[in-house]
Amino acid sequence: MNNAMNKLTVIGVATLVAGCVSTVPEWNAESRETTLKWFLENEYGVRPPEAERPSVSFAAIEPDAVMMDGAAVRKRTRISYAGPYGTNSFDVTAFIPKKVTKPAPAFVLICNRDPSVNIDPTRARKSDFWPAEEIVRRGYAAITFYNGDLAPDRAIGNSAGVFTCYDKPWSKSGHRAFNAWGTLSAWAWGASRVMDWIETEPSLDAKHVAVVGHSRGGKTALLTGVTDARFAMACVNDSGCSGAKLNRMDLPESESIAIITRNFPYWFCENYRMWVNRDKEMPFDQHQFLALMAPRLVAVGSAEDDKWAGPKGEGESCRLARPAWDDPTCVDYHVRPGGHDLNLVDWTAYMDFADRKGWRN
Ligand code: GTR
Repeated sequence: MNNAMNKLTVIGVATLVAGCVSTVPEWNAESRETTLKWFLENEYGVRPPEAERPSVSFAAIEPDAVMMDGAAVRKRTRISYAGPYGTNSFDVTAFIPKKVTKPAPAFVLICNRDPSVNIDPTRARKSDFWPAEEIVRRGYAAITFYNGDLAPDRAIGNSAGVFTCYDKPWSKSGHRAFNAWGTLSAWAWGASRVMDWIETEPSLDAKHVAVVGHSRGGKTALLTGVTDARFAMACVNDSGCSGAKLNRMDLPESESIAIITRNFPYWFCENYRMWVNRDKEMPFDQHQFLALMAPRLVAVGSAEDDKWAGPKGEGESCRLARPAWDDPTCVDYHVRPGGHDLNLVDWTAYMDFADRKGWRN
């Protein structure tokens, strides 16, 4: 086969033993590093080095406004970034509770749905997908951005947005590398830039920030948490295949690597396609990716009727990952009735978890 395959085989052999265990042991630094490298090389892709050291700047889009009947201050910020091949920007909206006297802990939603309906900064339109009023009422800052502003969620995704700043233009390079980053990685990169901004904002507590995402956004939230240790928690909602769901578990009604890479090849690196119809041969499974969150907090949410995402495979993944933590309560799992969605029940589970972990003390 090609070079990428040869390389993969070598990495695969080196990690086979770790990959065959049914639960995740405590990581040492080396095994964590090897595991992370495997997932990036084979699934989500590797970012160019320049993207890992981005040059970013922040500017207020408009003056801060008191909103939500006086309960919150709204800040709207433009995050601009520059890479070797261009510059670009995206916008972030934050509602910061006024009644909190110290820096506020925060939930950052990676919004993968229509922003005008789901994350309206004016609050004329409200949605349970981002219940900003409720998040603020509970004492947390509600922060969000639209994933499509980083890279469009369609086939041309890998040649637009953030990619145009950090990837050599295709016309010059000929082809993307087999391990080049996909759009999930680009969206996760955006969440990390939001964290860059949070770290500059005195009214926010950067040490207590959760990244939240649903479905493709759930896969992205997990990737964000794993690759950016500044996030103290990842909330991974209905994330399914290439998120929390185990690939090796027999769940015929759920999405497979063959289907996801056929429908959404641009979410991943090209190497991922080498695992089509070989889901069970992979040396690692997604619980080991989940375990890369240790020792930080991770909350996984499933919906009973969401067979495509494989709720059983998401729950089992949590169980298998838990041994990576000294304290098993650091992995939270809930499954609620109903279908594929991020709603108030899920948000309540995530905020209750943060409460139990003392985030508002
Ligand atoms: C589906 C896809 C899933 C999931 C979902 C979503 O079409 O097969 O992996 O990500 O979209 O994002 O809603």
